[in-house]
Amino acid sequence: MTKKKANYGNSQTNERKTIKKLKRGFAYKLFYQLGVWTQNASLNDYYLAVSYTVRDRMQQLFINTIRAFQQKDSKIVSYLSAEFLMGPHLHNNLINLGIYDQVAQAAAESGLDLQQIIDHEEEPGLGNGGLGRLAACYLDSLASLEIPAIGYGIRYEFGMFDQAFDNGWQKELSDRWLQPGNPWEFKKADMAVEVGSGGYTEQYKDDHGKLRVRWVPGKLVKGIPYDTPILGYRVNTVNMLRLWSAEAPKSFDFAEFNVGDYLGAVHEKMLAETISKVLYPNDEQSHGKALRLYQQYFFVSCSMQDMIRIHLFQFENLDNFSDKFAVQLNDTHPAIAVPEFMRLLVDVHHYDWDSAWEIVTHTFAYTNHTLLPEALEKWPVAMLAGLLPRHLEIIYEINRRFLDLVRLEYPGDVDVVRRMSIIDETGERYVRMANLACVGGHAINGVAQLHTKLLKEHTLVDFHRLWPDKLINITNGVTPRRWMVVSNPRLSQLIRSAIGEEWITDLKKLQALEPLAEDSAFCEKWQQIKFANKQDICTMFACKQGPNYNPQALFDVQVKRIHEYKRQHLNLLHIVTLYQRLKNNPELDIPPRLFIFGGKAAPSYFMAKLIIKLINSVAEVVNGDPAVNKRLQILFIPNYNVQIGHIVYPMADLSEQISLAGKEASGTGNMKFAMNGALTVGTLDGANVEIREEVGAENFFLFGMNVGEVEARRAAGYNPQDIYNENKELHAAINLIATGHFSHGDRELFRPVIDSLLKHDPFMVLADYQAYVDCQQQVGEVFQDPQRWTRMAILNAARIGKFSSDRSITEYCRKIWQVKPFPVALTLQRVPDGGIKFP
Ligand code: GPV
Repeated sequence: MTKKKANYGNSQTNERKTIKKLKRGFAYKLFYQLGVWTQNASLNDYYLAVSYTVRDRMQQLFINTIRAFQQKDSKIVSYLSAEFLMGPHLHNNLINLGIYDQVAQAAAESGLDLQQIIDHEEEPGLGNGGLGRLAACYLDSLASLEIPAIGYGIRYEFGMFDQAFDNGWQKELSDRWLQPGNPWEFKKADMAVEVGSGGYTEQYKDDHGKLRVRWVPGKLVKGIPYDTPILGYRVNTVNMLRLWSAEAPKSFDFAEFNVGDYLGAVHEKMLAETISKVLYPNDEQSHGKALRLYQQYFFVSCSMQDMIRIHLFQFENLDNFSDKFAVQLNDTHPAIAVPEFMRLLVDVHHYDWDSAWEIVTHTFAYTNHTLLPEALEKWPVAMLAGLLPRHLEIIYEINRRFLDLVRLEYPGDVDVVRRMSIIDETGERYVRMANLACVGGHAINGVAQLHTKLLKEHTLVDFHRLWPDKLINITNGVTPRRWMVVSNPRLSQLIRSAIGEEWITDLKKLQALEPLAEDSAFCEKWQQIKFANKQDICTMFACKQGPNYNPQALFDVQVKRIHEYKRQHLNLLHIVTLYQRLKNNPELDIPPRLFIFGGKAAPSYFMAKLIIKLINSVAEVVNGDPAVNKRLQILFIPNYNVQIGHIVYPMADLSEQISLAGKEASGTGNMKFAMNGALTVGTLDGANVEIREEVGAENFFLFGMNVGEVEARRAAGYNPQDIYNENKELHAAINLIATGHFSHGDRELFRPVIDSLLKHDPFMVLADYQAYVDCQQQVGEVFQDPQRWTRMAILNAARIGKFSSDRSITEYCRKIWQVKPFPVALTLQRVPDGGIKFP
């Protein structure tokens, strides 16, 4: 099949033409759109001018894709997510459009440095970590696979906070990402929708005398959509990220104004705008705040109304809604969509309950992302009653019918009814959002094989027993466009010159690298690239206390949110152990290591913040100690985000994936590291299990207890104190911290960390300590054999194909969404010179 593709010139003359047009574009945007001239333009002005020029080149594809959405035979995936951690757009868009080189050339001929402009972009950090970044990778793959899709979420005015360090402590700075202007979004003011809250419900008779219920909200807010085009890689499809921003409805303002309460009206307006003001910075923790619940309801209601509007634009009624839309709930954050869609169908569109339920359950599917009990969302019934009274009624009715089914299935079993009920009645009453999501959709999926297995056996065991086919696995994946082509240009170029570029859209093709692991010339180039990437980071971050970072060292990296279950403190205990060994034996034969950390702690997570302080305190002592700092150094990169990820994954030698088995649902950083030729030291947790299977056990540094051993250990009565008493090195390492060696003699500062480890050690750091230290010994030995290390690294990259988000999305399409690619034809041309004629 030949299909017409956007083509920005392959012949020489076309190339020159393109560059000329781009240069004109920059100048035009600077003058007309930004209103400045070259002499007084700032770097931000240039960034905006270049971005607008690039955006123009996406528009024809974008508009044609939206047109394709409106064709009756195209089915749309709606990805509902409270978080989208997109990362910078400009570089990615240049790569996906295929005009990076031309734009770089046009920039250079205009006296601009494209790299500097790319680096200037303020990334939209509208997510906390893995879950939000997964949503972004999935949008990339959906577009690249030509699947019509809309990402629906919240346009937070303040995204994830910026992290700074103050005397080693985390400081949070507000993220004013919109301040410099966002050239990638289109405000669609005329597509606003209204969303209610509070008030009451009432019964009334409709025109046919039928008794109905309606919700009379106490307040309304307006949701304004802002659309960001999401380019596929070298295809015509440009999907849409539609983020909702809250505003006060005008009518409401005027009502107040007319009775003279001007300040009251302004106050109300402010309250309305609070809804989309800030992203909750908690990862894997439910906060129980009414504003958070309302954020969820706000974007979900906007999105469902939007889909209904799109649907009714094409069809007479909503009967076939689930043929037009497949709606994925990214964790339970958007699970209030289930009662909201029921309300819209029953109360507004007058469907009877059973028909409505049929539509709803065929529409939704739910992805679970965690096994941590504290992350499972539950909302106090009283809170829902106040904020969303009609939804609470609907939830009760859903539950009543569901529990009838459960009782029928398990006669006399009151326990199973209690466990499966959407309402938790064990104490204060709560709505369990996971139960609601399980009941309200047709599929539930975990995000790695082990995670799904544990969901089946524990967290969702009752649901799995009731509906054995509903719970499935779809292992996470990440996009090789951003995580290789954009972030690691050197390695991508080497791979391209060795095996072509099919791997970019078919990552399994990396397998062709396998024989090159034996090719010494290739291996040498591979090493040179890793070295160059490492040098980059050494020049970027100068060591404050000791000698500059050494690019020859083993770069041992742990970047992810700071969480006790992820066990950054296990990593730290290993560092302190090496420190002591070197102090005791200066002749010790170990390779120099640079330990790199990155990650934010939730502002209210005391222990995580103390662990950050501890890492920085150990860094200060170790880096400043000339007896060790030639062989041991620590760098905590502040403000870890997507942008920093771009430089971190390509330079890593060793990827730390050391969570306690059974705690990390999947992990996705583990995939990004391996793709870029880092070896993993890891536990049998999350997707590590599958990564190890793929790359081969001999190319993976495994340590620690597996899930079964963790359970057995706990059942036998785990006492960390015993390990502390018996293990001399561990004892000494802990004592060094406890006695104030890293805190200027202060023995109190780190006591909470020490106490937690010795008294409860909920994540069994001590139980895995020796296995970890031994495994790290092996890592060091292998690193001293560069040929062997490089071979292993190449084999990791060659065998990582499974973890492309293209594979994940293909599975979602087949197993859950029942959607197929819908290639976009460029039927709508750009505006002709003579202008347009309005219909
Ligand atoms: I629930 N995850 C996250 O980042 N935030 C959350 O609130 C929840 C889950 C993460 C998991 O921790 C990772 O293991 C997983 O890889 C990621 O979601 C994507 O599935």
